Parts: sequence; structure tokens; C-alpha cells
Amino acid sequence: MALKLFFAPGACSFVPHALLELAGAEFEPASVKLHKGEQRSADYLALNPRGQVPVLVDGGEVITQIVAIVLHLDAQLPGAGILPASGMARTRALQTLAWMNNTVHPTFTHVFMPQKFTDDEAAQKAIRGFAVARYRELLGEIEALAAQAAPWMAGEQPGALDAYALTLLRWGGYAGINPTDFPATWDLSQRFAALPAVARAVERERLQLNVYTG
Ligand SMILES: N[C@@H](CCC(=O)N[C@@H](CS)C(=O)NCC(=O)O)C(=O)O
Repeated sequence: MALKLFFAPGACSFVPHALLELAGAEFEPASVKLHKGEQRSADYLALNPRGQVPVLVDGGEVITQIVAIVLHLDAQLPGAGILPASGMARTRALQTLAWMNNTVHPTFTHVFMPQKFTDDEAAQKAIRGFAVARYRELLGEIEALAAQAAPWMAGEQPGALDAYALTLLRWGGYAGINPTDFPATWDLSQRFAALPAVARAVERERLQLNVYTG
């Protein structure tokens, strides 16, 4: 299988990026600079008309949406530990993955891009303030899960949930949320980022784990 991942440094595409490295998969990384609007170029929109990362191209197939990409990689790269293989552990991991993607992630979108929800500037400010408070609560829920990590979010092997937890905690720093307020998630993120395979993705994205400036 010929894999190509379109990712943006620091974005949610870190999840499949880290997983491809963790699995030791051969893939072509393609960086998309969101701050330069490259996701809205004609070429990129031809690939993904929604103008977002991540996009995984597998042979002739274009796959979007983190949950679908994670499930595809898990099916194609068995044994990599992307998700637990079976049973209730797999069900619980999917439950958390879906929640991270459909609840926590969009809450941060309200913080980072309130203009996607209203063009009224005063309302944008209100949305942002409300979403920051909500985001902190949601990080608290991730913290409760991370506190039970044994030693990783889904059990013995590092995988999708750890990559997402790191990404979501890191984003909090841009919202003025100190990652060290969530010690179990912070510890998990540091351990995950330090894995040699994950470190390759961290380096390629030039990620700073703690972007909180106070
Ligand atoms: N539901 C999508 C969300 C993807 C998403 O929010 N991507 C963001 C980066 S984290 C993006 O590409 N934003 C650029 C934009 O919307 O202009 C998924 O699961 O893949």
C-alpha cells in the first residue's frame, strides 16, 4: 500500500502522523500550511473539498475524518496497537476516540476559529470565552482517563488515544490553559512524545509540547 498523509504542523493531523510513525509504516508526509491558507488552494480542494487536514491517501483512495483514518490504519497495520484489537477494551477506546473527535476537538474549534460560527465580532469574543471554560472542563475529563492509564490510555500499547490526548492538551496552551494543571495527561503526553517513533513526527512538525505562555 502506498500511503501519503497530508498534515499541518500542530493540527489534529498529528494523530494519524504519530500513528504512522508508531506503526513503522512507510508513508509520504505532505505538509499543508494552514496559516497560509494552503488548505483552500484549488489543488488541495480537489483532494478534500472540505479544505481540512488530515487527508490520508492510500493507493487511489482519499480518506478524510480522523476516526475513519484511525480505523483504516488499524485495519491495514494490524499489531501496531493503534486501537486494542478486540473486546470491551476496543469498544471503550472507540467510545473515547469518538468523544475526543466529536466533542473536545470542536470545542477547541470554537476557541481557535470562532469566526466559523458567527461573523459578529462581539459574539465571537463571547463564544471564545465560553468555549475556553468548557474546554478546560473537557480536559478535566481527559485527565480522569489519563490518571487510569496503564500505562497508556487504551492499555498496554501506545496508540490513537494518546496521540489525541497530547494534541488536545497542547492546544489548551494556546487558550491560556497550563498543561501542567493536568499532571496525568501532561505526563502521558511527555512519555508519548518521547517514544523514538513518535519523536520523528514531533520533529517533522517542529512541535513544542508546552505552548502555554501564562
Ligand atoms: N472532523 C474532522 C476535523 C478536521 C479539522 O478540524 N481539521 C482542522 C485542523 S485541526 C483544519 O484542517 N482546519 C483548517 C480549516 O478549517 O480551515 C476530522 O476528524 O478530520
